[in-house]
Amino acid sequence: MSSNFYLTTPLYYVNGEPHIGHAYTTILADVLTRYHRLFGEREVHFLTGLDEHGQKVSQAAAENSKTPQEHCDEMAVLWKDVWEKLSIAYDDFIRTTEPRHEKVVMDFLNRIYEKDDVYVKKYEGWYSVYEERYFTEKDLVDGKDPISGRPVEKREETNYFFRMSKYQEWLIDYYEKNPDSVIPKFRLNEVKGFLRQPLGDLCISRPKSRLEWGIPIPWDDDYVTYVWFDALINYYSATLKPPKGKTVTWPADLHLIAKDILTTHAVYWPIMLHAAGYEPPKQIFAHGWWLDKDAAKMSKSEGNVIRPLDLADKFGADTFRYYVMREMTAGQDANFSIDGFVKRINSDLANDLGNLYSRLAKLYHQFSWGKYKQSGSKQDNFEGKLTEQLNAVRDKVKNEIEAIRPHKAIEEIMALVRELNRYIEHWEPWKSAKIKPEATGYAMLEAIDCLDWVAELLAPIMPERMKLLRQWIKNDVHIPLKGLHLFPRIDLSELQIDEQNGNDAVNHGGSTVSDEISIEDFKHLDIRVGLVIEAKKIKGADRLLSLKVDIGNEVRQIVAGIAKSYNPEDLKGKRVIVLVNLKPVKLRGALSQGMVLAAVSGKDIVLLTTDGNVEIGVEVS
Ligand code: ME8
Repeated sequence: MSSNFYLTTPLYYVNGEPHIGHAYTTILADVLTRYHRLFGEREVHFLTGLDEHGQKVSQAAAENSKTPQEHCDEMAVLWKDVWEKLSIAYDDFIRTTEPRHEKVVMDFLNRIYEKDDVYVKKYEGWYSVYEERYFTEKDLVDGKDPISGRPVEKREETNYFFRMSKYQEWLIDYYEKNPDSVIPKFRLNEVKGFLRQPLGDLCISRPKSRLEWGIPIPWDDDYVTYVWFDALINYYSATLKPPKGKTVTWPADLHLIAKDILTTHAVYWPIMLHAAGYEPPKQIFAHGWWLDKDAAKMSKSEGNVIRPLDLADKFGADTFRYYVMREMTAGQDANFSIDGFVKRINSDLANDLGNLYSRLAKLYHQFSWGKYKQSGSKQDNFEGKLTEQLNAVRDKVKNEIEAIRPHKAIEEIMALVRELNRYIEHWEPWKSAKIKPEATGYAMLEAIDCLDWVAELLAPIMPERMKLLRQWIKNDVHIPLKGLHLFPRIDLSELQIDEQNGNDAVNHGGSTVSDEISIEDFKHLDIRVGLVIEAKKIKGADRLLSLKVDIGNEVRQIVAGIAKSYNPEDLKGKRVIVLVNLKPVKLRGALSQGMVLAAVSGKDIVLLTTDGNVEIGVEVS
């Protein structure tokens, strides 16, 4: 009997910063952890971490003129920082360069070597640096890596191979007997389909002459371990030396991954474990991808691109967590769009939940309902079945979480929120408090109790804000939260300011380089030298300035998000660079006919200008 519920995320490559995809899996793990704790049958242990070896990481380090270890150390700080910003409360964070892991990988290798499950062979194949693996000629699609679509190179090497094929029948049989070990079900079918083809053996080494950045092969100094063989073992090695005060035992209850790494997890990993004499993981859940394609195009043409993690910085981790959990049907792909984000947050959080709270809080104080709290007399106005109904919602949420359907769990809770709003509308307490104050008081205290249930059930998704809300409820005098707004409405036009320093929204695969454009694409941009003839603040928008800019043949009004870096009086007479053929938009009610270009570094914004005098209206090319 395992001591606790042990769940993991993949170990992410440190060749780039986290994007929405990494954030999604990690938030999902955190949300499941918090729900399991809430429903509390067993202790929970949540592991995440970083995959630091291999060619990809070594290349990223070289590009940054760092040693691989320096690069990894810096990236580890960055990743942990992002997880902290997103309120990720992991129990353990493992890095594959830690001695506690490296030692276990070498032991693992020795075990399978001693069993004669490893042999040496000269091999020729097509190697994808991106996927860190070889493909056969017939695997390639249009001569490229069939998974990432990136180039491959022909390589010939002598390497060590793990006899994976020897265990193919065992694995097929295992999946027949354990049909829930890969979910959703259609993913298990994909795995079974894959296992209908003969399974090759797995190349588990890399010659040091080509790649030094890896865990040494214990019996041969000339080789390091293939990065996947090293990384997968983390899930096991982390159980041997957990952080102080934590306990965890193998096997893992749940590996969370996306569909891109299904084969490595559902085929290589159980076979590796079985060969080494360990149990396979109990369950693997493979979710879909956040797609950028359509959303990114739409955003670009609208000019509203933004980094997803910027949303968390700007609107708080909780709203971002809510959005990704509610928007993705776990298992399927989902499209990210800024419009979708704003709509979702405004309708569910600002309208439904935020209003429920602010109405109750306002009326509670207006009518001093606190005085009914002590009397002990309780009525059940909620159609006579309040507790039953709340328990039913709680059970449904528990079931949905066990089936890894957080979006459904959220739907159940939000349905209750809408019902509470209807209940209040039905009572019209702002009127009835004057006619039948006591009955209204009791009914509304009951609504506040229900809100507490809601807050408890939503806390795993939005830990920070629900904590505040529950503090308000638990507090005897119900001191109002600052500003009474739990979830302020998001104004899309505020967001459009950031479009100008935004980046492509979603980036599967961790590349940080933008798509290339041709010179023809560039020629579509009409950029000219302009002269600022007037600049003033915009009422109610503390980051915006409204500029009048002479662009040679006309004067344009341009709204720019530069008020934090420039005083209006310093701008008059300044030469600026203007994108002239940008579709006009209204920002905070003011028409903006173009965009002034600026260099943006964090919060600092520096306007671009000309190096010497040129005529106003001259084209920039
Ligand atoms: O594969 N949508 O690391 P990785 C949803 N180091 N999830 C996404 C995503 C997207 N667009 N992009 C990435 C590796 N992910 C290996 C794993 S494990 C022993 C080694 C998430 O940095 C998702 O969880 O490429 C996916 O499986 C993982 O990041 C891949 O992260």
